[in-house]
Amino acid sequence: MIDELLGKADGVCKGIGSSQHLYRQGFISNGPQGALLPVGTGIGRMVRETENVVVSFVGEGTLGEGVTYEALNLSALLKVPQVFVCENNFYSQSTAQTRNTAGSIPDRFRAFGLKTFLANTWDLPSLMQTVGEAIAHARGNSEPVAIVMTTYRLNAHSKGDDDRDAEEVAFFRQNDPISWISEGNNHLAQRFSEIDEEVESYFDTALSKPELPLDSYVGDQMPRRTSARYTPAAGFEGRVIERVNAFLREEAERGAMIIGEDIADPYGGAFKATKGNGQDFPDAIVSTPISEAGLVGVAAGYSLAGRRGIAEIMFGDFVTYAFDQIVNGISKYHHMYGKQASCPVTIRMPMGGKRGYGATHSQSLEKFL
Ligand SMILES: Cc1ncc(C[n+]2csc(CCOP(=O)(O)OP(=O)(O)O)c2C)c(N)n1
Ligand SMILES: [Mg+2]
Repeated sequence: MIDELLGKADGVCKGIGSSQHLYRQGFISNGPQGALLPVGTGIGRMVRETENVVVSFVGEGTLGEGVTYEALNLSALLKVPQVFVCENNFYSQSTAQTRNTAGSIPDRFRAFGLKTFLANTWDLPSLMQTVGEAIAHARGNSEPVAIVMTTYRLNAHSKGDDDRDAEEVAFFRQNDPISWISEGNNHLAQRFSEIDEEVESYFDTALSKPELPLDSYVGDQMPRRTSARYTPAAGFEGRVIERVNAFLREEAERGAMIIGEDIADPYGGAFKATKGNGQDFPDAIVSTPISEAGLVGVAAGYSLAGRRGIAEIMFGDFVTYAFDQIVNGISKYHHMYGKQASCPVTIRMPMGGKRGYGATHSQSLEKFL
């Protein structure tokens, strides 16, 4: 796995998948939130014939995605031994759970008839027992169960993006089992530092390992050796994102609603397109749960009602979740309703590679639009 993280040919996915896209011996991970839940249900249909169960991990922020509920329903109806582990760490990227998730988390699972267990990552004996019971129930009854697991994330979500209260983080760091172990004065602490050293020295050797020769890998694909030349527009100063930010500020001033994931201040969006604007126009900048289909639909409704709705898709790759709204709605409201309706919605999204985001965060899907 370390080789994979470093993009080396010896990695579990030859260094192609990297941190978000891992596949090995019954383990599968992917970038788009929630998308693997129904896939887990499908795998579970097969393992039903064995003693195995499927365990699907999902963050509490992903409860914003509709596909989550489709998977819960399907899994219950198909009687699949699938253990849904919902890790509630109180945050979805930069957005606190209180602003992301309405109602009760355990009740979401109970609504589909799942036996729902509660656990946390601080009371370890109880955690072990609860997980054991949950798996036994799924296996014994061939039906899905849920474990709602309270936990906390100690580090930044991604590349150093952390706006959480420092005292809060320090509190959880101090009370984290890994801190108990590493700072203790016993055989576990000793073993911990041995493992730490082992990892450090592995990194030193792994860094010089070869990457997969790309030519051998892309031989069956379209030619990749193209170059894009960027010609700045006349009179254009500064970075593109600064122009986008200024444009969105003007639109907010004019009464537009700008809606998207993690776009409120202080974070201001994954690529900072709204940074600073939320403070001045708090009602205009609406941070949402992870719900691309939903948030694009909301922007469309706002536009149909006569105001300007601007939706931001955090990574252009996830516009696929909103395609129904775009293809079967937004693109044809005008003509479908005999030119009586107009839906001047703007959907903005960054697309493209070169930032090291991997297979599900670096595509150029413009042609579908
Ligand atoms: C469909 C989709 N939309 C947006 C993202 C970008 N994104 C990656 S992680 C994340 C927050 C996830 O929060 P949560 O589900 O609570 O999981 P946690 O990281 O807290 O465990 C977001 C919005 C994504 N990967 N997939
Ligand atoms: Mg979370």
